[in-house]
Amino acid sequence: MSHELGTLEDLPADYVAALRARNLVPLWPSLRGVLPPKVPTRHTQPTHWAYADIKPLLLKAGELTPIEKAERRVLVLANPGHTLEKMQASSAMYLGMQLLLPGEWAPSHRHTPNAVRMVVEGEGAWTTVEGEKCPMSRGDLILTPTGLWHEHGHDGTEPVVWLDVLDLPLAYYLEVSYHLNGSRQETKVGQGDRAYARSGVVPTQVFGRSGRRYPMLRYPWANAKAALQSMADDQPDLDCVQVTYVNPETGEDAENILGFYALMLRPGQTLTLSARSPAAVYHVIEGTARVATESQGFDLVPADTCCIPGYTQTTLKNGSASEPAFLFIADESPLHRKLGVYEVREDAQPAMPTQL
Ligand code: 1HN
Repeated sequence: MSHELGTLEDLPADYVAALRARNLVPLWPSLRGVLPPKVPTRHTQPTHWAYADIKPLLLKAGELTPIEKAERRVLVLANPGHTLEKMQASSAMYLGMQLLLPGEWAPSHRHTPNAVRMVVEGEGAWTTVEGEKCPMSRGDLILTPTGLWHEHGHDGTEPVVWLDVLDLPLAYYLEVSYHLNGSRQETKVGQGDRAYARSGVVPTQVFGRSGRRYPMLRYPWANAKAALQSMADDQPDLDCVQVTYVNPETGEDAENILGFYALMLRPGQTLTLSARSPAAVYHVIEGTARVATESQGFDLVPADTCCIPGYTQTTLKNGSASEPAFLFIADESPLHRKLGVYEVREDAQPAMPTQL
């Protein structure tokens, strides 16, 4: 049973003023706002950022602002539903397109938010994470998890652009967001993506576990794509041809807060994803795709990005009859699972999670 609740206007003005003067607020006029029936209030709006719009403005930033004046030369993909000033794509996700020009160096630092880079275009750049130099090529995913030193450099000849995905809005909201600056890192021998290069075998830890929380920092696109193509060949009836980026030592999500996935849509395929509690970001690596909710749809071409709020059924369609489409997906699933609020609504009905 849901009653109409009293409003602020129902109360005498001097009473409200007396409350406010003492930092007190009546709950009931705002109760339905913070705890609405069945479907949460979401500020996140379905939003599409076209790379054709971003690229010229990002290259212009390269002319206007030297790297020394930016540290990280980034245009933030801001969701208007949160206001642009908040620099959020969703409640927990931050997205930015970063430009590094040949010869530039983005100095070493570390911070509490977790980050990943999805390389969009250009060759010759690298990110060094805790001394491990990670080459950056189109579609590669590079982790810079919480607290790890990272810097970017560029030995190539063309501009390099990548998509940054961070849990910065969450860290900022929790009042735990800060950074430390460092000096240029010594590069160490050994690369996680070589040590964990074959499925089913991991380096034997002679004296117990490696002790490295993040043994793999670079996930080459060639490997993820090959896995998707093999899955699609192997299981012709499989609808959701998707891989999750995991920590190869634990099999758990690659990072703590946000989840990362690569999805293949077969030529002509339409895939409907049930409404789920986390917001999701879709970024096209190869091919084209239409990402649609009940009320809106976006046509994505390579390097385009869009964000869909949580609790929203989403249909992905590959309009090409001949070419597969490959998407990079980021979402808030690991966070929701840890908080116990993760939910899938198969038939659009609330499926309130319980902690029995
Ligand atoms: C950061 O450290 C990077 O290291 C990029 O490339 C974007 C946005 C907010 C906070 C830290 C980077 C960032 C960031």
